[in-house]
Amino acid sequence: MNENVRTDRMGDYMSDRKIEKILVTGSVGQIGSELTEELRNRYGSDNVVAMGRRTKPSEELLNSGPFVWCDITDRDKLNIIVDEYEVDTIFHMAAILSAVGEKNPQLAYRVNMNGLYNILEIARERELRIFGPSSIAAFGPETPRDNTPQETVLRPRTMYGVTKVAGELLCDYYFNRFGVDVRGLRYPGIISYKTLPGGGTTDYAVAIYYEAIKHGRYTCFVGPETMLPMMYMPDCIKATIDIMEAPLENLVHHSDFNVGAMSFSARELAASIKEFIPEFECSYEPDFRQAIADSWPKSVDDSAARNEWGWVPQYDLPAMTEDMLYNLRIKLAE
Ligand code: NAD
Ligand code: AKB
Repeated sequence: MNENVRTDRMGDYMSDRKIEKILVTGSVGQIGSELTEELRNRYGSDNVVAMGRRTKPSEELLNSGPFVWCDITDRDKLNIIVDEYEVDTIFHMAAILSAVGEKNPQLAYRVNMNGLYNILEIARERELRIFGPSSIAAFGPETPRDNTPQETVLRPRTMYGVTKVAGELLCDYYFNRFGVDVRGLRYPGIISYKTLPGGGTTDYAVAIYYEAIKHGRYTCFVGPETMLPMMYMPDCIKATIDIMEAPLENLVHHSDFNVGAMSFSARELAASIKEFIPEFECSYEPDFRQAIADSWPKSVDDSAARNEWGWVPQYDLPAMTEDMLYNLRIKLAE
């Protein structure tokens, strides 16, 4: 075992168990929908159970493998699903995001904290492997905003951020105390064209592409100089699967990896779209989400992810914009 692996755990590590039967919670969401598709390609359609709550899944998601309905706060039903499908690995994507969470902090607490606790307890009892995502929302206004370090101040001001910090700590506790192999990334804002985002602060960076194609203009809810770390969905899916496939003995960190890909201001994002749609105009009317964005990093130091499991992103802003516009034009013409 690598001498850097933490040795303060009381249980034995569930070392390098193979991923064979997967449950994806939040599979109808922005990331979960594309993650399920890729996991089904890699591990076999019948081996990846997609879980939704209320939102109607796409025909593709519904017909490409098993699909179950369950509320993440219902541990009894989760137990039944995990046992019925003999699940050994859970990608836990069900959550309430920052903007919806600030409108309803009680809901964010219930879903994000109780949901994660249920997943970790089920993993402890059945020796499952877990992916539990964190976010740049774990940081707060006192955190250094440029090249935000891996180890730094974690004092978020949103309920969403509070649940992400608590979630990271809880995941590390289950690793150290019970040997549960739980891994996670602090995702930046994720940009994609297949499934709309579910109510976060970074949603403007997706909406702008739709509106540029549909109407040639967009009113952005953060100001032009707002700069945040972002990532294109193919890199997000790659990072998620790579961290889960990394040898356990290579990992010093577990649930809290910074992962970067690109950083740009809202003005730079609009300018990159203008390269392809010259008539596109963007105006700015900041709302409550501005304060949330202002409390998050501009860029992150992801050297731990690069060193421990070989993280290298593929997409920068121009490459992402070209691909987004190409695919969205096809989608919106259908
Ligand atoms: P999303 O909002 O698109 O999807 C979340 C899914 O969770 C939804 O389909 C929703 O129906 C489901 N859900 C909500 N409450 C539930 C409940 N009580 N029981 C079961 N399911 C429930 O979110 P996403 O963008 O796909 O995010 C997935 C994970 O990645 C989350 O943990 C999120 O915090 C994290 N993350 C996302 C981003 C991003 O930009 N998308 C960035 C950082 C972190
Ligand atoms: C949000 O804006 O809430 C998410 C995130 C960065 O966690 N996209």
